Amino acid sequence: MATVYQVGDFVGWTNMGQVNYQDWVANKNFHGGDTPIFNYNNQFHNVKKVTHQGFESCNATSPLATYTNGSDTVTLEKLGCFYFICGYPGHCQAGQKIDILVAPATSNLSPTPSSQISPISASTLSFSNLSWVSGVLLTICLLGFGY
Ligand SMILES: [Cu+2]
Repeated sequence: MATVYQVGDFVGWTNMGQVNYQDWVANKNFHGGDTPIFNYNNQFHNVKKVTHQGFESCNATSPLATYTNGSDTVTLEKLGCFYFICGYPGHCQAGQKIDILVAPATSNLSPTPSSQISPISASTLSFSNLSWVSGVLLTICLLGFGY
């Protein structure tokens, strides 16, 4: 069920401007257990998991976690927001930063047995629930109550 995503697709994790990570993440749907992989040259980059404040200010001095292998798999084990930046000077400011929203999987939101409800109603129900929950989580993301 879990999906592996290479951050930035074939370009990977870079400050060279080929990837807008906000755009990249915007059309992904991350769920709990999904694993983004950061691939990069570790002579020039790293990955710092930071708070929302660290993300907004590009401050990597007190990261929640640091990854330096050059091919780092990060597990998104909880719902909510996760913030990653490159800790090298100027890289975050140049756009090497990404915030990942982890939303509930659709299957977790349809406890009603499908035999008691028509398929169309069931999918409409879980879709509206998912939208609602994702909307709340996205607001939490934007307000910075993530991890
Ligand atoms: Cu960098």
